[in-house]
Amino acid sequence: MAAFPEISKISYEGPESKNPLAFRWYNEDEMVEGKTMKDHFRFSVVYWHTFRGTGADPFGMGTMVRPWDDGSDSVENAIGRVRAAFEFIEKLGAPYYAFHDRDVAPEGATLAETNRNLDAVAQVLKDEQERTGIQLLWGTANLFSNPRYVHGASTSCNADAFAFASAQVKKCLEITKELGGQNYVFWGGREGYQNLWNTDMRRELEHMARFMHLAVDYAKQIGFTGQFLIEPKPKEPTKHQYDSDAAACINYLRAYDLMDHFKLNLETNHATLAGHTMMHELEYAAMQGALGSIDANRGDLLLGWDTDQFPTNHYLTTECMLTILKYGGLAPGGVNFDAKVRRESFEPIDLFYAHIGGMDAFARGLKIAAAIRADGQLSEMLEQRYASWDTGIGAEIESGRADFKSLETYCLAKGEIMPNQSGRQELLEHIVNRFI
Ligand code: XLS
Ligand code: NI
Ligand code: NI
Repeated sequence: MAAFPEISKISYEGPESKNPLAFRWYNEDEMVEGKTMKDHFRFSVVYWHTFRGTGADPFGMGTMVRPWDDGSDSVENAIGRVRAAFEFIEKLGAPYYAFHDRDVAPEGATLAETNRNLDAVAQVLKDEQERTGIQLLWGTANLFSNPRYVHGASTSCNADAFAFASAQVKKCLEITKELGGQNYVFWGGREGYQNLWNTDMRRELEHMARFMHLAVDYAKQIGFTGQFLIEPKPKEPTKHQYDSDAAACINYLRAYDLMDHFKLNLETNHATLAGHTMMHELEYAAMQGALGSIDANRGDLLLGWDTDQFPTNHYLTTECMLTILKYGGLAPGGVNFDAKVRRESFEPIDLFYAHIGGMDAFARGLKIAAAIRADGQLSEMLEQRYASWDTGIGAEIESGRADFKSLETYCLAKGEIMPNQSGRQELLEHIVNRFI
């Protein structure tokens, strides 16, 4: 039985269309800067919000109407959900999906039973992938929901929790490999602290690094060649998460000799929680060669939580796409909608509206970014701003030919210097608006 019987394949109808079940901007075969839109974005649907989200919040129970889901924890129900998920992703036309191990299959009474459940569901995921051509963007292990991880997983004070998390990631890596996953994500879950009085930070961080090295070693052993990613987030559920932002993650990776094996999966709402813009996080990671993938969503500045809303703001998507184009794209990463419909949007059809809106917002952002790049005025002004570094004393400093003595000699001869140009912020903002 179809889960979305009234919906047929979503198609591109162009900007004039008023059909809410059609794309107005996302046209998968359209070429932009020599690449199809499909290849630019590599859009991905998340299993956890879209197929496991109930709409529960701290004040009330779930609200989502999901006729294909009987609400039970059985393997049969999990398999039915896989069919509904692939029907949805196929009708939407997204080429990828992403999951946590526990989203797709229920935990059993023992680790062995849990692993058997996962194997059973993974077989159906594989069949559906083959039937539809939809691929796995990334897999990850849920190391935060079960009470065994109350103090964290690899950073737990309890060594058994580390051991259990290792067994879980081992299995999840095997499944991700089996399903051809192109990346594997570590999001910190409960890796952080609620207070420092009971926390040995040095030990916890060393344990987390040990854990990541073990994952890298095991991937090598089994021949998993996907890209490892860390997803920064500053808080929630702990008050301080160790992977707090792109800069903290990159420092961590360098300090523990992991930089060769990891890139970052950057999420918009996590950037906001860290007090940064998404563009800042993208630029910081990319300039260090660590831009891996993005979790596309947005937060609500008035709420201040990880509200994981779908992205709709064209300024945001333009900023993302400008940076992504500048650094040559995301592959093997993608644009993964780590976003959920609001509790009040409880009908199945809202899942379509949400994703179509997000894909269109990114498609529009791509076209705007490409137009800004083709026009060239912004990049020309940026280049101009740094022109003093291209010749003369600037070039000497950049090339390492200058030292403090030669610079003093230069200044003694030159006399007082002047601020050489305006920052032009208002003009630049105004130029961007010409395209949006
Ligand atoms: C939670 C994270 C999570 C990761 C995957 O805030 O965004 O959903 O993307 O574990
Ligand atoms: Ni995320
Ligand atoms: Ni999040």
